[in-house]
Amino acid sequence: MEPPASTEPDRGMSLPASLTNAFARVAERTPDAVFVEFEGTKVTYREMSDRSTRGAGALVGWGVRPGDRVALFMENSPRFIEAYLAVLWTGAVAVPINTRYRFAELAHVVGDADVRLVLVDEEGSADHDVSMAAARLGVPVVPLQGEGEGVDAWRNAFGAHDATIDVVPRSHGELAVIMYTSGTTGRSRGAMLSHGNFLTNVRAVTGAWGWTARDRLLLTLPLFHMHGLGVGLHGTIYQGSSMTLCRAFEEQAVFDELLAGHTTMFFGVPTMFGRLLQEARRREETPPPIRLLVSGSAPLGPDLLEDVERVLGSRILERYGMTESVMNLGNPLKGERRPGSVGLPFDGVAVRIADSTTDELVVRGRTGEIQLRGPNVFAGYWRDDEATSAAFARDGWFKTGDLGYVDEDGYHHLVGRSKELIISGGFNVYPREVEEVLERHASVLEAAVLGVRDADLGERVVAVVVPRDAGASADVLIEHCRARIAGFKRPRHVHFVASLPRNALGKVQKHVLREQLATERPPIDSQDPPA
Ligand code: MLC
Ligand code: AMP
Repeated sequence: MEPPASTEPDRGMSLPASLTNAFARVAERTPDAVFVEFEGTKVTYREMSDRSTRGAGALVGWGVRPGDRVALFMENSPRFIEAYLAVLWTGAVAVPINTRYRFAELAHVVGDADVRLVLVDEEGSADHDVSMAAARLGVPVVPLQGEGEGVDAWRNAFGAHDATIDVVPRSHGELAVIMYTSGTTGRSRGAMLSHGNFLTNVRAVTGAWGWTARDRLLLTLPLFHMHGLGVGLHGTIYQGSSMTLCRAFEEQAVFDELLAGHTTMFFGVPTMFGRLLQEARRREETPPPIRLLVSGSAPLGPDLLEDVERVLGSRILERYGMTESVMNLGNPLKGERRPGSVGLPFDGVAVRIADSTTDELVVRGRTGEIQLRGPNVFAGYWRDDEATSAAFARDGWFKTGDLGYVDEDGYHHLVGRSKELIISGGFNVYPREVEEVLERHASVLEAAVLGVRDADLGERVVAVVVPRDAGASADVLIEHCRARIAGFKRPRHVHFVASLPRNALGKVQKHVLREQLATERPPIDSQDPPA
């Protein structure tokens, strides 16, 4: 069988030189179209253009120059988008930061990206961790939220400055965003993404999904990560469509919005679909079928796909992406959406399956590392040549660290990861980072952190700890983590053992721990240290 085409023909739109050009093109063409609806307020393309260019004027007044990095520590709201576009108008590079990050994580990102400013919203300005992290590095924190209209708040924040600026042109090769993503060493690294990475990919993705200006996206994903930003926001801008933006995902509110019948597209992580399904069952109501449901960022169980189709009347399109390469593969809009498969490469993305050590191609049908090449693939990690060279094979292909195979019809299947990564509710957690935090606690001799299956989150973070003394307690260790790292990284359970299983080389055998935890009577104690 021939694989169905993964994309529709390009509808003849020329590719703009930059994300801001893409936005300007739409704002000029349909200035009065609604761009974002948020908590009952509508913002048109013209209004967003006006506010963001004024914001850019303020940024220039604050000393931001082309190429500078500007951090955004903000929850979803039109203000985020305004700030993001403002940064891009000045020719600077946006550094979106997960608002769940705590002091050490924030200090690392702000310092590593060497940002000129940290822009925050109302919640961010009350967040001590971000203000302390920035203060330690001597970086100003600028609150963009206040009373009244956005323009006023921006202007007030910068005293008398009210001028719009001459937009700084950018081209495909220039950086638009540095997005931090966790690394195996326990420290996050900045993936450098250019205007061209985003634009070539968003053209392919929106083409493949039949996305037009008539679409209305319901977006509850955080804008500070790739799924929300690189697909949700950029796709809306690229097609000149509109979105209903939510501060966060909340299943009752999302369900109400779907019932209202305006939404044509909803993008989420599998946890969101699982919760929506429960909500639908609880209410015994069915919203009208939605043109396009997309799931990604974590594996979608075939049962969830089938259940959602049965209950919500729309079959999810599963796709596979990554911070370093935006969107890689997806099931087709019109052909078969195969359960358990992430589908076919998006236009322009070349995919090969190779041995993760030698980078040699493996026989078709066999499992190997998914490796990528194409205009979507990032330029490398910011100021980290070592991590960059480790991420690419010698012949230039990007090593995703995901393991998969291609079936006889050309559909790709992800079966695991060569990188030690836990994906919990669509957020990534690298075990080493959590282990290091645990091992800094006086009562911990050593710790092993792993992901175990979880019906809601897909995987849940669990720690196995060798205590130094009898004073260790699970609650204390969980609190210790909560204070130091983002809440989604903290272990849900702590198990205590006398020693960790190791192989002949001294490496902790996590698969043994996983098996022990999965058995009904694990040889490891649950929440309390051994007497
Ligand atoms: C929240 N909590 C989590 C969690 N999210 N715990 C584990 N895993 C998670 N994902 C914890 C909080 O720390 C807190 O606990 C408690 O849950 C309640 O917090 P909340 O803010 O009310 O959570 P909730 O609204 O339930 O969040 C669940 C969620 C969220 C699924 C809506 O996790 C989410 O938005 N996930 C999407 C992430 C995403 O966008 N990923 C894309 C990455 S880009 P406590 O006890 O600590 O207070 C990418 C590339 C690609 O991967 O392919 O797309
Ligand atoms: P991030 O580093 O946050 O961008 O997460 C990227 C990782 O999410 C990928 O390397 C995959 O491991 C995982 N991922 C994304 N989409 C899917 C999917 N549809 N199925 C399984 N894993 C996915």
